[in-house]
Amino acid sequence: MSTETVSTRPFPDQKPGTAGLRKKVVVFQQPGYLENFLQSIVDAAGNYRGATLVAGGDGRYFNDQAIQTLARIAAGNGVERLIIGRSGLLSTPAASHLIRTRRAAGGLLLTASHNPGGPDGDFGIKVNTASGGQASESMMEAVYRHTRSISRYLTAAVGPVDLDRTGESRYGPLTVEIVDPVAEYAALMERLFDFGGIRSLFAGGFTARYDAMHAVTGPYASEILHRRLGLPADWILNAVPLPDFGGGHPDPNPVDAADLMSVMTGDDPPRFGAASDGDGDRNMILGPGMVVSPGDSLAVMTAMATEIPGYRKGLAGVARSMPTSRAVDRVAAALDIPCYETPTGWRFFCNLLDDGRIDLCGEESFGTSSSHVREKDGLWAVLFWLNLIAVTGKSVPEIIQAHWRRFGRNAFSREDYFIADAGIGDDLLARLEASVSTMIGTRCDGRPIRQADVFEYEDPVDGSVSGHQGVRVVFEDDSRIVFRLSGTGTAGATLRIYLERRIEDGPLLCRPAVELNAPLSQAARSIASVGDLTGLSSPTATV
Ligand code: G16
Repeated sequence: MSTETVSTRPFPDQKPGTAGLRKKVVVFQQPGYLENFLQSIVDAAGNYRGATLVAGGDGRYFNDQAIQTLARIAAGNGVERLIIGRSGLLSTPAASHLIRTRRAAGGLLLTASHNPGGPDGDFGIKVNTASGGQASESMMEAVYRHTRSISRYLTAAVGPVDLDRTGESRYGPLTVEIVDPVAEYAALMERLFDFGGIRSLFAGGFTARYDAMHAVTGPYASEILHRRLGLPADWILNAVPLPDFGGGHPDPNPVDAADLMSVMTGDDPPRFGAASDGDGDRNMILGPGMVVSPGDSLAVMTAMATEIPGYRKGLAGVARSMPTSRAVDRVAAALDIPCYETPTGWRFFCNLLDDGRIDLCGEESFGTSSSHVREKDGLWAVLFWLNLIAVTGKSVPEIIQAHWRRFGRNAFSREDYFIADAGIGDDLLARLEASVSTMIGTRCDGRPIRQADVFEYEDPVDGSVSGHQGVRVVFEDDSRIVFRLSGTGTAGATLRIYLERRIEDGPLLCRPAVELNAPLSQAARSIASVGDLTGLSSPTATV
């Protein structure tokens, strides 16, 4: 099989965001667009000649075609083995696990995560390295630089690869191995959690719903929650992966997981609810009529980790992304273990995990995970909570309220403003960054500002520095507002405003976070001149 060198011209818009490259499907469908980006990854990563790579996606529209292109570019660049999930499916955490167990040189995950799918939706690529984690900021910068000057890509006439038959096939020098996407991941979950205890919980009549949102976790939930743990099959909602996610937005939050929310807030709700996103790395945990804030989830997991078989020996440390509520900091202090504060983006946790400094980490954007993989992991979080319920005999609200009474509460909410003109978003943030030095000691809506800065992170493992990671404003009473622009959208700009207020035990303890944070919301609008600069009088979404 001969390799062909194809001349190409750069596309100017291949700058990766928070987690790889995300664009509208029609952008990816341009001739050469995907090939250019894949070739740039190969060239910037060094060399995949003779290597094994893992590939798969969340099943969204264009997944099948992109995998065929990926096989051709892999063969053209001398990759020896491609391990692909059957039907082109692999959840992001399962891919991370496969990369590690099969000692692959890396992985290419075809997903735009929680973004909508379909011909008018989004497509994307996450790039993972041999550790199983997402490529570093510097590597993705190198990929981007390469896309700006690329003049050729290498391809070979492979395929079409039969994605539906498990087993090995040879395409010239390239071996393609189609694997069951669930098996190894399910075995890992069985090693971490007390499956017998969770099975007894369901056998005893414990009611639950899991919403797969027509995305990649449907087959995983069917195998793990239904076949291995006994959850009735019809308690898994939207279990079949669809290229357009059934027209929905596969993001496990109270707004987009509407089917689950209506069950959990209806009459006689189940005792537990959960959802995951497009590629299976996000999670949302619910009790009857209540959503567990991701920051609280991380804090509870940290406080109770030793109840879970896989974490019995305790935690070396924990980490959270900067905008995530500081609830876990309190727990880490009580346990006397380090708590790291990183920029938004899972990749920043990976050095800490690889270095053995942390075992649990999480983000406000409904992501939590541990050292078992190098990605966030939706179903893992669901199993963690089910295991906690099985072992304590307590409900979700009982666990949360007991946690708040012991550690106090960091009431957290996030407001998103969608700004059609991305330049306005950039301008708003630049003005904020420029004004931080003059804010300290002043008052906003009568509240004294104790600290204001632009978050910069120095990685304690490799010393790399990441600047401009969001603006923090902290008040005398320790309330906090964080501003940053989303790095995962494919159009305009989304301003994210993160609000957090500390509540000690007392009558306010269980009030809704949005209500508790209403004064902070006003202060945030005024600090950033949101109305004047964007013309928006209220958030596009509040989560
Ligand atoms: C990605 C990253 C997450 C990050 C999130 C933030 O999530 O993997 O680590 O927290 O983006 O998104 P934004 O920049 O829009 O605030 P995912 O699930 O989309 O891969």
